[in-house]
Amino acid sequence: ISNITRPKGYNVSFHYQPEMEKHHFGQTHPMKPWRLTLTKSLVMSYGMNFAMDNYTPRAATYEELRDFHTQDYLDFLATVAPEPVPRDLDNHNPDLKFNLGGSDCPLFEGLFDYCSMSGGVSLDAARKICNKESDIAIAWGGGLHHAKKSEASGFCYINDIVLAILQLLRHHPRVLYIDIDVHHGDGVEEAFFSTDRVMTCSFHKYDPLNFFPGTGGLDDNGPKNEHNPGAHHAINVPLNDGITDEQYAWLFQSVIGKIVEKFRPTAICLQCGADSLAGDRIGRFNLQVQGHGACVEYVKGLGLPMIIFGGGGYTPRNVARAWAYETAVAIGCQGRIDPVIPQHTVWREHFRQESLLPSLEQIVGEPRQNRNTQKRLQDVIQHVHEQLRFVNQ
Ligand code: ZLS
Ligand code: CA
Ligand code: ZN
Repeated sequence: ISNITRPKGYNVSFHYQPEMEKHHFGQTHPMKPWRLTLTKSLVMSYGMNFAMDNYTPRAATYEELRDFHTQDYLDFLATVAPEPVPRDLDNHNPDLKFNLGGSDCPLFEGLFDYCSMSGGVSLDAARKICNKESDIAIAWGGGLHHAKKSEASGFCYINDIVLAILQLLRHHPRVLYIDIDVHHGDGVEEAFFSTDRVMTCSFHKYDPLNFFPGTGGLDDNGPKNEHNPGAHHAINVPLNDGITDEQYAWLFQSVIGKIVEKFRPTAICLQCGADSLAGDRIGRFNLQVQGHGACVEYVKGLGLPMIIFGGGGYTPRNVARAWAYETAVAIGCQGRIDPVIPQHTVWREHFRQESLLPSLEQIVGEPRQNRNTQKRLQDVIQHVHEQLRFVNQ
């Protein structure tokens, strides 16, 4: 019996495809699709499913994927044979076609199904926003921001976010894309380089030589060539290791507040990659569930239709914690859920190793040293404000 009730005055929809979790990138690969199952069962154990409209979306069709991706890439992706033994060692094979089959983007059994399901989840979310059946649509199976129109990159093969934004643009004049994954949202940024109808803003760890993908410097604001209407519409917030909840919330609100004031989006897409949490296997930040979730709360408070996507996140229990908490934020019940993870779930088995009364909000992992000075963050905000002087809607 749950005390979670439907939000008053707006609708939240949850788009979930249970077949996605059955896919495996390989034993040692950091991307674990079963983190989606963990998230879903945590959401259900709190009874949050009763407060939302729940959908099991169909896979995206070949034609739908073609809205962004090229035919030769899709044909190859759809027909390439899986590798019997996924390679685990670094692979620098320059002959990889479309960057497929290396250690970051392995060829596994059912790859095309997995990709079209992720695309289907995000497209379904976008359609519910377009027809106004939903005000906040949740797509934890999406958020694969590195995929290019003709190339796989960084665990991403199909860019479900670009597909969803293209769908939103059929009904919305201006879409704001925000990306709090620890990596730069390069694929989405590049896809909309030449339009002023989409503004992208990524917060990420930036260290061109040592951290993937190496792009997204403060001065990278979109090509400024020949009257490109998309110039100044790519905003980047490069960060160092160890940023805390307090610094991140302050930065996020100053940057996004200013962007919304100048760009005046009519819909927002928020990529919530959970690899920006403390204790992530790949990430470098120090965010807690509250700090990560505060971004969702802030964006929700703007009162615009929005899609919430997943993305990275490589410590599965923490991913599930953050995304379950953020589902609660979307519904507006985050203050009413028990901080102790419910007893009766299969899910709790996973947390027994942590403590007898595992907490939803207390994530596992050692804090990292904070290498972000207040002065540097101030400079970042200053630069963003300068960029936005060029933007007038
Ligand atoms: O944003 O850093 C790289 C590229 C390499 C170093 C790693 N080797 C394996 C390949 C060449 C330069 N790639 C990153 C990609 C990060 C993608 C993030 C996706 C997202 O969160 C959205 C979903 C990277 N970082 C860490 C690894 N790859 C990585 C770590 C551990 C392993 C195991 C499996 C494979 C090889 C050993 C692997 C990759
Ligand atoms: Ca990011
Ligand atoms: Zn990431």
